[in-house]
Amino acid sequence: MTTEPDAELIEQGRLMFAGEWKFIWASPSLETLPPMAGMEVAFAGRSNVGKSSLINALTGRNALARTSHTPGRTQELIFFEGPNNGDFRLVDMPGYGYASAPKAKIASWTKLIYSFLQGRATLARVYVLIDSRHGLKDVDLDVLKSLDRSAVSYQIVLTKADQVKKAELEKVKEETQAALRTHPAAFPEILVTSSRDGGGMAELRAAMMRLLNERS
Ligand SMILES: Nc1nc2c(ncn2[C@@H]2O[C@H](COP(=O)(O)OP(=O)(O)O)[C@@H](O)[C@H]2O)c(=O)[nH]1
Ligand SMILES: [Mg+2]
Repeated sequence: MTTEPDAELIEQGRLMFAGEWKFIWASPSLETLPPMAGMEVAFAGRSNVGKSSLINALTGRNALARTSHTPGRTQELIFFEGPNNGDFRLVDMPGYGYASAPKAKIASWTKLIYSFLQGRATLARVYVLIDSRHGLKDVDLDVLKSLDRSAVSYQIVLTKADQVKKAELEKVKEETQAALRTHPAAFPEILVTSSRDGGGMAELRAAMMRLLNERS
């Protein structure tokens, strides 16, 4: 498995994300999803893991996806569309696993997310974001198990890499890698990112361009 995306994909990714990205749709329920079109990639993860910040960093926009200090505020699937007539969309998923959420809310989140994951033919990959400071938590492992069952291709992205020392980052990466061995549906390579310093953005953009090229 190669970990270095080639220069051409990096450049394609740079161009794609230098283009205009816009918010197109927010959906609190499955009944109100936008019609399927193009290729979609979704960003999932615990509340506060950095989903919205990552979308902002990828697209070079400060406030495309609203970021929040209040965990669990976004309870909708938020769709962003790139240049080229909407060939390519990013989906900011509602965060899971915040302690203060009432049970009923967790249940409705779970239902929305899992139905979305199963019924979305345009969804090429789910990036599951994991905080570099914390590694995989039980709630993340539950989500990975569900993803295994839903036949959606998914990959782990470590976030906030700027917040941990290099040795610690290596450790969490190794531990995460080890945990993935029991999740054959997971893409084996882990991406390490920082929305703050831009680390890993070129690689993540390139990875998405590879998916896009494979589809078209
Ligand atoms: N240091 C650092 N902080 C980050 C990074 N990404 C997100 N954050 C912070 O983490 C908090 C939650 O981010 P947000 O994108 O709203 O998380 P979301 O709930 O998963 O969408 C915010 O205070 C962000 O500024 C990062 O790469 N580095
Ligand atoms: Mg968010």
